[in-house]
Parts: sequence; structure tokens; C-alpha cells
Amino acid sequence: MSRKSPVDDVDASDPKVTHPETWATGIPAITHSMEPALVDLGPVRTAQLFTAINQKEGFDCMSCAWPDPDKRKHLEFCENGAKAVTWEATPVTVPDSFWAEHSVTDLADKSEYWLGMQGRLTRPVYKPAGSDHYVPIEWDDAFRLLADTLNGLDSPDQAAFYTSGRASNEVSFIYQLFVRAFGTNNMPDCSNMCHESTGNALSDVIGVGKSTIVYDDFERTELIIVMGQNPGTNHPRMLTALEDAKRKGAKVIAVNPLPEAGLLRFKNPQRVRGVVGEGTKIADQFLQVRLGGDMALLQAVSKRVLDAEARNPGTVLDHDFIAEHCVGLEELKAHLAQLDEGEVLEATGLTSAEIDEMADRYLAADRVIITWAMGITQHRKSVDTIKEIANLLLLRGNIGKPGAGPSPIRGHSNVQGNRTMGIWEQMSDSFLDALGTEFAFEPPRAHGVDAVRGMHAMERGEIKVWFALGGNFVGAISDTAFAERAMRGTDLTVQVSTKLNRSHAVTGAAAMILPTLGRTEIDHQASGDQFVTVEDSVSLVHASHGRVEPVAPTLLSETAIIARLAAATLGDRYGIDWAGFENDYDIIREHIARVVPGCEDYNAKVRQENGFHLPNGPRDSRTFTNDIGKAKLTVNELEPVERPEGRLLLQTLRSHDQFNTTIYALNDRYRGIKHGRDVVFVNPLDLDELGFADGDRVDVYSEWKDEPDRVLRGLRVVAYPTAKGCAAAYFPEANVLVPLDSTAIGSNTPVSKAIVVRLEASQTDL
Ligand SMILES: Nc1nc2c(c(=O)[nH]1)N[C@H]1C(S)=C(S)[C@@H](COP(=O)(O)OP(=O)(O)OC[C@H]3O[C@@H](n4cnc5c(=O)[nH]c(N)nc54)[C@H](O)[C@@H]3O)O[C@H]1N2
Ligand SMILES: Nc1nc2c(c(=O)[nH]1)N[C@H]1C(S)=C(S)[C@@H](COP(=O)(O)OP(=O)(O)OC[C@H]3O[C@@H](n4cnc5c(=O)[nH]c(N)nc54)[C@H](O)[C@@H]3O)O[C@H]1N2
Ligand SMILES: [Mo]
Repeated sequence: MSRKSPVDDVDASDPKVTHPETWATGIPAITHSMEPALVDLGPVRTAQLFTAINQKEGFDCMSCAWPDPDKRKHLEFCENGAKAVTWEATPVTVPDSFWAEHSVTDLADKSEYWLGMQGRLTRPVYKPAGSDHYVPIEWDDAFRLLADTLNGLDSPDQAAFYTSGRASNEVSFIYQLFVRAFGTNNMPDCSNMCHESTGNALSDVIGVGKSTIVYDDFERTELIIVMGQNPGTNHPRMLTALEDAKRKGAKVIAVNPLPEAGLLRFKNPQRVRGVVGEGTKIADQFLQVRLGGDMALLQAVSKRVLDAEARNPGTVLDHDFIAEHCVGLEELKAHLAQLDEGEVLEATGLTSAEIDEMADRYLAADRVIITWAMGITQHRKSVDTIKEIANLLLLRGNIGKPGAGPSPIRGHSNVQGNRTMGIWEQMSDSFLDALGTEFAFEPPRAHGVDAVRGMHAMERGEIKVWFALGGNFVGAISDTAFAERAMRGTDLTVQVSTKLNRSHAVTGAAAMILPTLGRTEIDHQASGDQFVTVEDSVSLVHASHGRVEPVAPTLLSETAIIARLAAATLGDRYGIDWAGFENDYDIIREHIARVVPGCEDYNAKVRQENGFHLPNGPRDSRTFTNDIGKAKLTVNELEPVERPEGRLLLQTLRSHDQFNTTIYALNDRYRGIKHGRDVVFVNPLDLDELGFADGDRVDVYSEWKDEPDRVLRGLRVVAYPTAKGCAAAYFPEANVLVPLDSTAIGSNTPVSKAIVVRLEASQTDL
């Protein structure tokens, strides 16, 4: 169906501000933000979908990578999962007439909200070079055209193949196979902008870049430290796990510059007590750290642990564990002995007493989990900060035992699986060897480009074709102006997408959109309906079955699109049976079983009721397969971000009504924002010092050495209880403030948190 009434573009510039909430919940607000979409969906489709989210015979919710408990609730989803499902499964489709009515230039003037609200894409469309309009084309013509362009390049390295983290394991595996058989490792992905710092740090110090716990460890732990993460909005079902852990006696420490609602109190909508009562107090201790202050905080806590050991030798550290499994204790001791408490207090904005309390809580617990997300990974010193998380845990053997371990919480629902399947510009030689042996070809060995390097290569004209399996790269990457210029300079951009977004409006000379099935939809193939597999944050691999009819018969699955593209481009090269892959995903899984470590017997294991956990050395046997075969206690130099006089540190974050670049609605309920997104949250004391007041309009300037300032104009100031000296504004709008080369050391992840800014009275007429 097409939308009966046109959706007006919305004005995000005039928000209404009320008090922030001090507690988070799950379901009640569905009706406010989702009513129009639910009306479109109709009762039958709604029931089919909502009873299948995260159920064993249902589909994996695409709103985040939070794991499912063994015992599922009847409704195992959250408010934001419901929004994601409703957004995807809408029966509203973009009509063929749309493309003649809207030029690409016209689409580039629309907001992400408007683009997303046009409904599902159903037909491949092509914009030839020189034209300002997409026109519908047939699938076969689309693949022929793409194959001709790819085969006409001087080198396979002139193409790059991006992945966003929703792609299933099956499509990820054949996608990376296709790209490597084509001849390049240019496989940037959304993880480059997300948890790359985590992978980089953890693989070095413990030999695996993933969480070392399973879901049940939340029930066995004594202390959970939640750092740089806003679960109330971004992983709401985690609140249930925290609540359950607390009922079993665990304590929770939250470390965050913002008093996020979900970290303070949680009213569980699935418990009567939650709906009517006070809810559960989540954080036993809340440390309102300054942006970027975590590394100093972690060092200060580790130092206190070492001091406690010095006072009572032999009783505090896990000496057996350290002797058997770790290196670097003496160097760490020597280094932390030099730690300057004054510098720590300045960097963290905390008091010594607060840090003492955190250390006491850490010492009082025998089993500790530390979780984190973007508040830790998107800083210049993120990799070192994560190594400090590992230091703190290793000192007391908090890894590879029940209820303990580092647990990065992933964002996109299958971003972790993408990597396991080989989506990475720098896969190891052993993986490439196995791939080459399985398919009898020699994969390229030179590392490809990541997201930031890909942008540079596009801008220099070295990458001429940009192919994206999902996502919205132009909207998501830092340095919007650079990104748009670079993208427009290519010969061809191709997006495999469910819905319209900015990346369809900012294109190469020629552009193509290939519409695809979403995860909610039944994947009909010649050999029967197919399921796919995904991996969650705790390395549990399981099946996901689409449950509703596709919105249009013209849609192809992502697996079919990549298989057909590969067949058209490579023909018989290497004798790979691409058509067989599309017909029966079991055949893909047979290959996965032989190529991907830990996936032996894959077809059988993913059919088990709860799937299976991938092997994990640190978790299973305290085996650390990094370069030295031991866990590393590391020495990392503190270099806090300097905040010059009169400046603030700004973080970019998500509102409650968005999924990354997808804007569901203009509210941020827990933070008290309605009908708008053009806001900057600032501590009232800073406002006084800077001479501004709540409600003022400001332009936000970011300041860089050897470069002009960058500006985001016309934000409404919201006096907000963030840490002193800190501010916050929404992503993706605030991407304009971050230069492409402002990235984390070691992981090259754009620095989306702790950006030095100044406020000026707005020059914009509103
Ligand atoms: N509904 C919904 N769910 C999502 C997403 C979504 O957009 N919407 N996105 C998905 C994706 S891809 C991801 S990666 C995750 C993101 O999940 P989060 O990491 O929770 O996302 P952000 O909104 O970036 O929030 C960052 C949090 O870290 C805090 N923070 C910022 N800087 C610092 C710091 O220096 N130190 C500390 N200690 N805290 C800091 C912020 O105040 C905020 O609470 O969520 C996933 N789930
Ligand atoms: N300033 C700032 N920038 C950031 C961040 C930040 O915190 N601050 N966070 C970063 C993070 S953590 C991430 S993960 C990236 C996100 O970067 P991306 O993953 O590239 O962006 P998304 O907004 O998640 O992509 C949304 C689009 O995906 C498409 N889509 C949805 N479902 C499907 C599907 O099933 N199949 C296909 N083929 N397409 C689908 C739709 O067309 C939708 O418009 O952004 C990063 N950018
Ligand atoms: Mo992410």
C-alpha cells in the first residue's frame, strides 16, 4: 500500500523542554510515538510480528545486540525494539511514481525523518550519470550494469564494499567471499565507527575482541560496572538483566556524565510491581565522570587495589591467576605508583571519596562484570581506556570464571557476527588461508580501507565505486561535508536498503538502490523458506526466522542480491555455485562450518533450540591466544583531553526516538525533550559562567589545530544535570563538528565523544 496522506517534513528546530525522567520503563510510550505506524501495520501483522520478536521460532530483534535469556518471556522485546520492528515491517511502500516526482536534488533537501517515512523500497532504481532522477529498472539489468562497471575498473581496489551490522551471517559470509574473489579487502563497516576500539584493545590484551561472559553470568555476578552506556534507550532489555542480578544480590555501579534514566531507576513493564510500584533502584553508586575521564578513573581504582594488596600482602590480588596467566604486573605497579591523584580528580571531575567507594565496592566483590559501549569506545584514548578495564579485571582474576569478565555491549544486532564471518578489512592470514583452500583461490592479502581511510580514498579519486550492504554511511560517518564531497566524487554508489536515507540522496555520478527484505519477512526461496543466523553480544549464535509476508513480491533477500551480483560479476571464475547459495542457505552454512573457526557442524548447532556459543578462550579455559599467549597487564599513558578556558567538552549521542541515523520521532522522553532535536545539553553552572541561560539559541563551534572552526547552528540550550564542563548534542546532526582525521589512536574510530567546543549566541534567524 502507499501512504494515503503525504508525510510533511518536520521541523526539529523548536523543541519543547520539560524535566528529565529519573526512571526508565519498557512499553507504555509505544502508543505515543508509534501510533501512526501501528495503524498502518494493522492488527494481524502487528500480532504476527510482536509474538515472534526474539522468540525461539521467531526473528532476532534488529534494534540491538543484547542477548536473549534462555527462558523467554511471552513478549521478549522493549519499546525501542517495537519501534524498529514497526518501522521496518510497515506495509507502506514507495510507489513507482515517487521517482519521477522527486529528483535526487529534492531528496537531498529532506530530513532523515521524512526519507524514512516514505515507506519500504520495492523496486531496484538507477540514476544514470548526468541525470537527477532515479528510474525503476529490472533486477537482471541492475546486476549486468553493476558487473560491467566493476569489471571495467583498472583494479579491484578501486571499489569498496561497506557493511552495516544487520546483515546475517549467511549474507556476510558470501559477501566477503565475493569481494575477496573479486580481488580486494576493501571492506569497511559500521564497526569501524562503533566498537573497533574494543576489538583492538581486547584482542591485544586477552586474545579475543569480544565479551568473555554468557547471559547467565549476569545472574552469578556480585558487581556490574556499567560504563559509557545508556541501556534505558539503547539496550532496554539489559535493564531486566540488571534488575534480576540485583534481586540476586548483585550491586551496580554506573559511570556516566549523564544521570541517564535507566541507570537510576527501572520500572519493569513486565512485572506488576514494576508498573505500579516505585521500580527498582539500579545504580548503587553513580559516578558522574567527566567526558573522557574513565581512563583516569580506572587507573585510580587499580592503584587503590594495588595499595590494598600492599597493606595486606597476599590477600587482595589473585596471585595464582596472575602467576599462571598474566604478564606485566611489576610494570603496572611501578607505573600506577606514579599516578597523580590531582590529575585524576581534574580528569574525572570526581572526589577521592567517590573513587575510594568504587574501589571498596570492587574489592568487596569476588565476581565482577564491566560492560561498556560508545561512551568508552569513541574517544581519542579509547583503546588504552579499554586496556585499563582489562587491567582492573585481571588484577583480581575477574575473567574466565562464573559471573565475571569484560562485556562490551554491541550496537547493531549482528555486527559481531559480521566480523566472525570475515567482514573486516584486515582479516588474519589464517582466515584467508582457510577461505582460499575452501574455494580454491588466492584471496588478496593487502589490508583494505576502513571507514575513514575509505572516505579519503574516495576523495582522492582512488575509490570509484562504493557499494553498501545496508546502513547510511554518509549520515553516520564524521565530517559530513567531507563525506558528502567524497561520495559525490565517485563514479557509482550502490545501496542495498530497506528504506530511503541520506546515502540515497548524496550519490556518485551514477547511483543505484537495490531494495531488500528485512529480517521480519519470510525469505521464500526455490528450495523452501529460509532462515538466517546471527550472533549476539555474548557470542551466542542462533537462528532468525522471518514471520510476515514480504511487503512486495519484487524484493530479493540480501543473500540473493549478493549471490546474483557475484554470479554476474565473476561468472564461472573459481567455479563457485552462487545460484546454489541463493537456493538453499544450508549450502552456505556448510562452507561456514569449514572456514570459520568455532563453527564446525554449524547447520546442526544453529538448529538446536538455543543455538550455540562460539568458543572463547578466556571464558572457557583461561586461554589467551594473543601474540604471547598470556593476558597482558599494560602500562598506558594518561593524556586527558584538555579543555581550554571558556570551552566545553561535547559528546554526540542518541535520543530515545532514533536508531542511529533513523529518526522515528522527534522526542527524547527520558531527557524531557519533545518535538525537536536541535538542542545542546549544558550544566547550569557552566551556563552561568559562560553567560548563557536555558532557552537561549547558540551556535556550537568545534576548534581544531591548523583548521578552521566547524559550526552547528541554532541549537536551543537546555540546562541539564550533565557533568560540569561537559555538553551533549544529537548524532547524526553533530557529525559536522568532527574532522575526518579526529580518530581514536589504534582503532581509527571517529572521536564522537569529548569534542572541544565553544558556544556563541546564534547567528541564525529562526
Ligand atoms: N534504540 C536504539 N538502540 C540502539 C541504537 C539506537 O540508535 N537506538 N544504536 C545501536 C548501536 S549501533 C549502538 S553502538 C548502541 C549505542 O549505545 P550507547 O553507547 O548507549 O549509545 P550513545 O547514545 O552513544 O550513548 C553513550 C552513553 O555513554 C555516555 N558517555 C559519553 N561519553 C562518556 C564518557 O566519556 N565516559 C562515560 N563513562 N560515559 C560516557 C553518554 O552519556 C551516554 O549515556 O546502541 C544500539 N542500540
Ligand atoms: N557522531 C556520531 N556518529 C556516529 C555515532 C555516534 O555515536 N556519534 N555512532 C556510530 C555507530 S556506533 C554506528 S554503528 C554507525 C551506524 O552506521 P550505519 O550502520 O551505516 O547506519 P544506520 O543508521 O544504522 O543505517 C540505517 C539504514 O540501514 C538500512 N537498513 C535497515 N535495515 C536493513 C536491513 O535489514 N538490510 C539492509 N540492507 N538495510 C537495512 C535502512 O535503509 C536505514 O536507513 O554510526 C556511527 N556514527
Ligand atoms: Mo554502533
